[in-house]
Amino acid sequence: MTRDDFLTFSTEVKSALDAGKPVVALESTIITHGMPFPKNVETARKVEADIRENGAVPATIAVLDRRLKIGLEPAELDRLAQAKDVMKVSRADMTLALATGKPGATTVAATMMAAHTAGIPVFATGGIGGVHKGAETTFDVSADLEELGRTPVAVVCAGAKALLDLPKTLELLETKGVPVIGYGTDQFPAFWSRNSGLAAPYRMDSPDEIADFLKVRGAFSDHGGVLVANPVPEEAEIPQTEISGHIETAVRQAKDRGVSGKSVTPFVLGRMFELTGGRSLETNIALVRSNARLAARIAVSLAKR
Ligand code: PSU
Ligand code: MN
Repeated sequence: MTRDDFLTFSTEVKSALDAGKPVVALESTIITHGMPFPKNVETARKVEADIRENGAVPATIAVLDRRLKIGLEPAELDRLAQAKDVMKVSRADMTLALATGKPGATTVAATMMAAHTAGIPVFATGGIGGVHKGAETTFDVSADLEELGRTPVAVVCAGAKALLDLPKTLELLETKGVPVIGYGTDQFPAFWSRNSGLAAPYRMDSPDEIADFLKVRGAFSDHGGVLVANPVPEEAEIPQTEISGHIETAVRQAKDRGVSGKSVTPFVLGRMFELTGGRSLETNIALVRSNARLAARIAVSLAKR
């Protein structure tokens, strides 16, 4: 068996890659574990359309029918969004999903692996995983950070999810050698909020500037990933002062109920939806779409270089 026995490209993605056209990878955990049905599938379709409108081809990634799918056909996307018992697939889970045939939604880490295997250098998501609050006792650090340290893919996000310990997350990104670029900002964005109060290590102001940077990075395949942090559009943001109380409540409830491991992030996102009366979801949708548009523009610029 070789890797090729497990890879299936959608028709659209296959022809784009063959023709050297710009492609943007998308994860699927946000669809199955990050948003409720039917908003999840509506958003996934809008995000794909945003990428096409900006000149690139979307490749949503998931594990279905013992295959690592690079690009989902519309019917497959519908199926995944409604499926029960979908595995949350990170680096450690990819083999089990492929071996058993269980449907699997890929996290940032697993989507980076898949994008790299497929030859897609740019990927858009909502917010990456990172160092959880209390990690000094729980050791709960997302595999996303490890992956960013090793896999040469540029991840466009709205920062790390604000339920995390953001100072520790930035420290670990530096340790793992990941360049973190604030897009049009001097601050590291905080997912639902534009500002975290923490400095972004670098600042860049155009897709061309980022593509130039990625071109240089791409000459060294063992230098690992790059993080592009794009603040949520102003009209959709929930300022830190408004959201911090809700985050504290949601994180405390997770702890009180003994929620741990892979379930923490989905649980807290669900609680945030309730606590903000649905507003956190609208913000999440706006930021993913904004990241998809930026990722497409970066991919278009990179394809010209
Ligand atoms: N961005 C969102 N919603 C999400 C995620 C990202 O807007 O649900 C997912 C990503 O797949 C990310 C995962 O990799 O949350 C992080 O999970 P954990 O903290 O368990 O590593
Ligand atoms: Mn974790």
